[in-house]
Amino acid sequence: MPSDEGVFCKYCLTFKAVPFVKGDINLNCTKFFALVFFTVISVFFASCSKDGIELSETADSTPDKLPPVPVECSDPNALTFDDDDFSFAKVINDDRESAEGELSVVEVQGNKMLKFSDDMTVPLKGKVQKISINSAKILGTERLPDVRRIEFDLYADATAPDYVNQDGNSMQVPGTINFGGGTVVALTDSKGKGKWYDFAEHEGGEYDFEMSGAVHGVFKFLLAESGMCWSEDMDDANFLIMRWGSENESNLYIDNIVFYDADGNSIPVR
Ligand SMILES: [Ca+2]
Repeated sequence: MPSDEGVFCKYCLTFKAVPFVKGDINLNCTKFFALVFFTVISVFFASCSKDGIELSETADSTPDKLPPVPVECSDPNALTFDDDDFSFAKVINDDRESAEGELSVVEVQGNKMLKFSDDMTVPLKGKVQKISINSAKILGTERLPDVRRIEFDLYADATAPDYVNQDGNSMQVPGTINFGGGTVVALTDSKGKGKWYDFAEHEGGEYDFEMSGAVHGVFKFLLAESGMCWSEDMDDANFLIMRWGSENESNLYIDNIVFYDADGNSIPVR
């Protein structure tokens, strides 16, 4: 019924002074609120959908884990293998467990490094890869007594999919990387032979990629004061880098060898 009086609308809770039928006013308000309701719902779902896309995009755009990048050493006295020279390095086979193989300089992601290609003829269990580095050839004998620390980067790769991870999956990854080393020093024993000095051991690993990132080695002459270091009259001042406990068939790589003196300064190579 038409009304020229105001009508209170129970939907919008306002007093309508328009001369419409009560029901029309309520109907109009109902439509209005229905429109508002659907608009809100649409915006809500559009927002959810957008968020969903964004989440999806975020998930898709999350970069996959990338293979480790070899370390570029900025020290001007670092031995970086850029000149392909590895005449100062050799493989040591002094017992049945010593790994057999060959040395060469290879490029890994554009970075040259020394590679020990293990020929895999020695059984994995108990095998030790040994590389000897002749420091006298690198530094000259006159700088040998100055050496108090040797640093380098070591890498390993895998040549077989024989590493079994914690989920039981076979992976072509090197797994655990254990290494250490030692050297004969100037101090001699009662027979006049140079004593053996062990450097600290290091551990790293790679469980996602075929080749590891750098595992940094630091070999220190902690007993230099007592003569447990090199002297000028040593022309065979070699130090040994050894890797053991390999969990998969694997090669070894060495790069960025730097010698430091007692003040922490790097020593120039010849
Ligand atoms: Ca290099």
